[in-house]
Amino acid sequence: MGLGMTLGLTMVLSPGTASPPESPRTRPSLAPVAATSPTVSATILIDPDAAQHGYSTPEVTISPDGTLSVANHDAIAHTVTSVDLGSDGLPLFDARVEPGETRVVPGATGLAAGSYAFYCRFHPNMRGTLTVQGDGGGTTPTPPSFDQPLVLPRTLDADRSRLRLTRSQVQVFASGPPTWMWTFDGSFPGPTLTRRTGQMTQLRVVNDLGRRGRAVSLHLHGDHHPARYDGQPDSFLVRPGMARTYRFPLRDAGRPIPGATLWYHDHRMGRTGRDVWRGLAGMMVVRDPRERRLGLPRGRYDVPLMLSERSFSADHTHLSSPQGDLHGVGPDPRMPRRWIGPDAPPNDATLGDYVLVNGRYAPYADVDAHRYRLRLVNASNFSSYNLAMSDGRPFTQIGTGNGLLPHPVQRQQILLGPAQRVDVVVDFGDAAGQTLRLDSVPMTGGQVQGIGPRPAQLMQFRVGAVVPDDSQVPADLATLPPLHAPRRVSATWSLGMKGDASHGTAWTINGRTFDPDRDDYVAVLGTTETWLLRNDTSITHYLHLHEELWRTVSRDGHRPPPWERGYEDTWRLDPGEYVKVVGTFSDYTGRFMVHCHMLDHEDHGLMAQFRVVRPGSPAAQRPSRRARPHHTGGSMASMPGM
Ligand SMILES: [Cu+2]
Repeated sequence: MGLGMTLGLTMVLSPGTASPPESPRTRPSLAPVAATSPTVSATILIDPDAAQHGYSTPEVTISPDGTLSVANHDAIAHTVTSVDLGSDGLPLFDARVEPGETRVVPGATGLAAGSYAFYCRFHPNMRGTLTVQGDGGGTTPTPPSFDQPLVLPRTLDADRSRLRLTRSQVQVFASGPPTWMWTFDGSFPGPTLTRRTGQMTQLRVVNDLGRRGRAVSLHLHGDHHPARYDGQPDSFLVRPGMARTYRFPLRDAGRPIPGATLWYHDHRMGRTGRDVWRGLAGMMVVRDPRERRLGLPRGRYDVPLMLSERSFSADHTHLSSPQGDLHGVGPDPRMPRRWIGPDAPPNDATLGDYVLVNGRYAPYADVDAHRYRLRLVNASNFSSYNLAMSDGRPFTQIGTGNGLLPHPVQRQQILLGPAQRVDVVVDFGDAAGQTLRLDSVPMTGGQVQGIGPRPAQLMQFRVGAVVPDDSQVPADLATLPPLHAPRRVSATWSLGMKGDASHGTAWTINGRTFDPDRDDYVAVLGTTETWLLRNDTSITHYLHLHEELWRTVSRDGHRPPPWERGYEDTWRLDPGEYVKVVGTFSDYTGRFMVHCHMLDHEDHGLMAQFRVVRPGSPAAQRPSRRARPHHTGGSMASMPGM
């Protein structure tokens, strides 16, 4: 755990923690009270910069009849949310507290004696423990019961496929009514596109969302394709009642792209978060015949798993609104430059009450005692997960979402942020008859300074009999070209925030909010460039670069960790972090995006675009082709490279 936990462990209870117990001596002596314990209440204090430092009073104690309150003296919203769940699958206690507000945490009174971990949903690195005194009864936690099977989306593997956007009912919970969602072809996630690399893939996207639907835009995340098929946020849209055919060659510079785990989703300007929340997301597995000789688990032992989270109306028939009362400010109401409201930056975070796996809440999978290749996709709007197996068995990471790593990496835990994917092998060979769980757990031993992972129990693996297993994970997986990154940084993308709560706030890149009519950078086709991504804000972001096969050159001036040495498209950037990446602009001219993949951030300004032009074209000569931060951090720019 980071700084927050260190502070938490050394912190003594402050005077504000417990309100003075009602001493029996001061009570009117109307009745004998000797047998009754005094009521103990407590207040969780949140001081400025809590997202970095954690709760000021992370350890609190109440009596079963006591009241738990939370006081927020920070400038941004926080929550106090129990890790343990009630019988409805919702946290036992949960309160969102606005800046300057003090409120009671519902659900904390009447709990059975014991200790209850809590965290902030917006900043799960903020953690604490509530102790309920005594030995009496009360409400006890109800872990998920894992009573519905995992569902694999149907696959589409033809040269030409059709994806019809419809409002459909999706069964998310094991029982009860289905939920109305926006879907690709009637399911959430949409069908899994399964194609061999190098095969031209045509996708006819038909917008049948109806009169109350909107124009959408399909982005195949992590792929390399012409600009007109990139899911442009404000052009080449698929309007209601209309259709558009996207063409994905699955080639780069004439060669088939590496086998990969991609995903597709809406990318409409200002509405991506809402449209993805409604259900517009699906996966794609790009198969690579060159992987065959490796002997990795395949066929039914190769399973794509999409993680997402959603909240629902009480009867589960509808999704709850992804975010609260928020309105835009700016010259163009269609395209605001700042936002006002309780969910304006930096409080914009669409979180779900329930974490879903392939669109189902708490599913189980019957598996053989055999190796499995799991392709995990985090399609959540905001949350990151720190993946771990419940019995501590390691994952063997073989790839990122964009292809195999040079060598496998054993990992006990894998932190996976929004839009990131990880390709792992889990060996159930020694677990016949056991029931294991895939969890998201708090970070241990890592240096997470920013937003931590959300704790949750994700799904169960019920391991059956041992079956013959001739799969393997060889020591050498992929040969990537030597990393020839130019020493000179051509473009710097610096993440920031501007404005104030009364006039509106916005996320920025290099000091500006997104403008679809502005090219923030011009790159020349055929060149290779080193770019610097850096986070000048006080919370974590996940920056996504479209289009090219990007690789990590260095992280904070050091060689990247072994799992960041393949191709990548989305980087975690904790506050103050900087990452150098390298890519070659091959094949296609036109506009492509740079943006945060925490979708509220993307929708609220944190997006820019670069244009790729032909060598010698006038745009290639203009000084405006430089991307630079507004406030030049000279020290950052001269950090030693790798
Ligand atoms: Cu962000």
